[in-house]
Amino acid sequence: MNHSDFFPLLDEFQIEIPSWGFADTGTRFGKFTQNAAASTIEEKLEDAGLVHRLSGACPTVAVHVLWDFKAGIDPSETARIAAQNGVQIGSINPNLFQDQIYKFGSCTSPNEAARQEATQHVLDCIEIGRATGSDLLSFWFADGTNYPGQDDIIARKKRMEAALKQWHDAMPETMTMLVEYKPFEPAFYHTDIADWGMAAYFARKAGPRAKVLVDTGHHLPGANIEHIVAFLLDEEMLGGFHFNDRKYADDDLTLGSIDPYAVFRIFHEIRSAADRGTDVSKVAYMIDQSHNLKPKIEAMLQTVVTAQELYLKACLVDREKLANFQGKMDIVGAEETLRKAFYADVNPILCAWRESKGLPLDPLKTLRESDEIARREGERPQGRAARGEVAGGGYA
Ligand code: PSV
Ligand code: MN
Repeated sequence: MNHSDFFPLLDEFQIEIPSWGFADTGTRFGKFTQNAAASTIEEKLEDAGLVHRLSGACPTVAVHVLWDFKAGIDPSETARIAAQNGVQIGSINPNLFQDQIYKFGSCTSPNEAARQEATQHVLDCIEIGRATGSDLLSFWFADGTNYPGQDDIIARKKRMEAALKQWHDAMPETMTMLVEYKPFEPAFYHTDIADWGMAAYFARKAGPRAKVLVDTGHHLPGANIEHIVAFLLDEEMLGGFHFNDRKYADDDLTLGSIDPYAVFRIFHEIRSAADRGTDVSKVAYMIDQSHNLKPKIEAMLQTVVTAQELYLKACLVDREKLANFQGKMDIVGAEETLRKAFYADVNPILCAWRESKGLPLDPLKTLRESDEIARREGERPQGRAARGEVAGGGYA
């Protein structure tokens, strides 16, 4: 095959980047700030625009409503600023976990006022989606309990079902609801949507435009994520991904930094499903990482390039040969077919694609040689000071 045969696959492989990945974040033990970190939606969109300009792969930006939309700001203005930076607003992420009223949950809370607040917030998010031209409403719930007996698990299940159905029906026809799951944290005894089976169940109950979102960091150790992905694809229930890597729990590390073969195997299942005739065009590839220590724009670009490399490797798998080996029950032949693609050097294909698009051949090198970061390090602390925010200590 020629390099250019892979160009349409790379064109289709667009990855959404999260606004929160450009901002200062920390752990519960502390937050280390960076001078170049973005602290307004304008700065986040500027950074996302830069990553898209350098990679050619990130035309949309996920937003987190309470972190990105201040009261009184017209969301269409935010969409306009995104466009100025060459990107669009992507998935809308309601925030149903931060306010005090959500102490015992949002839509599953026994407190009716919390449930009402959650519904109002989601309806506002749907309006933000309309105003920004977004067609993805992406839910993650911190809802759960910390102790046995704290609340009635089935009563909570029924509340979740009712809420998702109501919200699904409030969405415009063009909007898709994504339902994310997570086994624990912040809830430490039970989480109301703890795994992919529960997410698929709730999504099916909600309606035809609800699908499952697989966050690669949201599994207990040893989970076979590609199996989950293959299963959901075959059931037409896979809505999208939040990509990140992990060593222990939801560590939010750079994709592929710990286990690139696992990411390759996920992409391989997607390409296998596509070859089998499953429509994979609507699967939303999104990054969900917060870079505590790494410089944020560099980390995001590193992630996007890694995702492209691993995706391309999965595209290289000779699936006819693989099927042959599988039919003959030749385990070693089959496994070697995967390994051959995984260890292939895809850089020449990626470079040819970048050249055809007028993109930098080595996006990370281009970024590091530019003055983009230094300029932000100089300007952003002044902006924060002018807004009366605590100036970041930073590494600069
Ligand atoms: C929660 O751990 C999560 O994965 C959800 O997707 C949130 O929206 C995101 O991280 C940011 O906190
Ligand atoms: Mn996530």
